[in-house]
Amino acid sequence: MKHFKTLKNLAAGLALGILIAVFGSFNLANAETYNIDIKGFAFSEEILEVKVGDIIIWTNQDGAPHTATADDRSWDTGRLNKGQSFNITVTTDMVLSYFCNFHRNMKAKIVIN
Ligand SMILES: [Cu+2]
Repeated sequence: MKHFKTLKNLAAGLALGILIAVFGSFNLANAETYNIDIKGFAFSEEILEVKVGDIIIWTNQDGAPHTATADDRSWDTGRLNKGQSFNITVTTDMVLSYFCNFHRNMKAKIVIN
């Protein structure tokens, strides 16, 4: 009887493991990469719709340095000189509004679907 119970738990654990593995790979397979150019003192996507797990890449095309910095500074590309890029993976709890630390009038936001 005790042996049977252990087997049952093992089977349940295995099933759960497989479920997690399947959903995990499903999420990875569906992750998309989005490119945002910083050009002419503006972010190319003023509002970017993404989902958790997606990757956003900011690339500075201007001669002037720029950043993409969360409103509360919880994430930050840091200084990007011309041609430099930085990527961030979208997380559930991330702050969605951001700005350029050098030019405070440059603003954009992310929307998580
Ligand atoms: Cu800037």
